Amino acid sequence: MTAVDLRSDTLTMPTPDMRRAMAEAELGDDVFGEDPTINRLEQRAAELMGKEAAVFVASGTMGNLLGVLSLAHAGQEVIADADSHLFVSEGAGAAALGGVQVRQVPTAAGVMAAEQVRGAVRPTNDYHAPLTAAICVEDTHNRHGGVCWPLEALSAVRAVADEYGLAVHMDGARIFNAAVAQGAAPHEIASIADTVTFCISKGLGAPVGSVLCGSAEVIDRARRWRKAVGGGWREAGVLAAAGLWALDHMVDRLVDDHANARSLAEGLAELPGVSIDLSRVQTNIVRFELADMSASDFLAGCRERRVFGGGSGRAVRFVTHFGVEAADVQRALTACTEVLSAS
Ligand code: TLP
Repeated sequence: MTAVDLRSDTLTMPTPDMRRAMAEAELGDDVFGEDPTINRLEQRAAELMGKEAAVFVASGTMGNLLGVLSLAHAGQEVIADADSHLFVSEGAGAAALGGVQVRQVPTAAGVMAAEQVRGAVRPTNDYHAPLTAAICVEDTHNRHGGVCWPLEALSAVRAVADEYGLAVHMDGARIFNAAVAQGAAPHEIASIADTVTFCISKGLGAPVGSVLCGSAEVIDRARRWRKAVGGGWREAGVLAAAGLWALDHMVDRLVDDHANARSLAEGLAELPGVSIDLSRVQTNIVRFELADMSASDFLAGCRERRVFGGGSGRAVRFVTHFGVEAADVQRALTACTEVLSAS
């Protein structure tokens, strides 16, 4: 029996057509700026995000790292929510490589209120304090169940940034999920950000890569950092081709992932011992808490039934993506029902 793999949308495999586009990609050396496929992807990404320029990078983590290091320097601070991927899951890269620390703002759902952000900006007249350089927002928010930032909340953060002369970086790893869910263009969501990074390797289904977009000046700095961290790649157009193909073919279908996540969440909400906030299930991530079982025991039971997920403590995460069909959702729900009733 094939597995229903809900561990992450990073698991998507390139389709035969995507592989064909990769095989046929026109290539050159990107460190010389001569890979035509990468150049096309960067131009397309910049246009989609409403920015001047873009740089293709290896991962979402590298996109965030380069974004932050291009907006802040050693001894400065960036504000981010306490559950952000940047702060929790990126090996403290900005601190380790750039001397930039993250000031964490605790939130209920990953969306920082303007007042919270204002309260986290450091005073400039106190030599004890680090200087605040930028505000980072994550949209959709991974650890808070794929919620989208309301556009007004984004504008409110931008207003605080303008008030204090700060930059805004957006971790838009899943910005296309937000765009599809909110019926907004990606550039509308990204308009509040100086830099925005998005992943082609998550719901869009490409095997590798992210694109960081911003002004020509900031992206030039990011290219310098990319080289410094060993990310100056050569004929990587073979990867960019997958991204271009994904932007043409994989964005509109994200609605299917969202519908599958919704029916999975609604089914889970019916099960005893499951606590889930359905209002947070807005895109392709389903997070829930177990009342009487550890996530590891629950996931082990699911795995025996060939359904895979992630989690820790009592919190479980399932992510829907290309290759997960409505019938797989039903299989997952059957497995969850069996595991919970056996406990
Ligand atoms: N998220 C991964 C894991 O690292 C948790 C996942 O399976 O969801 N920003 C956000 C919001 C992310 O969710 C991720 C990856 C990244 C950045 C980093 O992207 P990669 O894995 O390409 O470095």
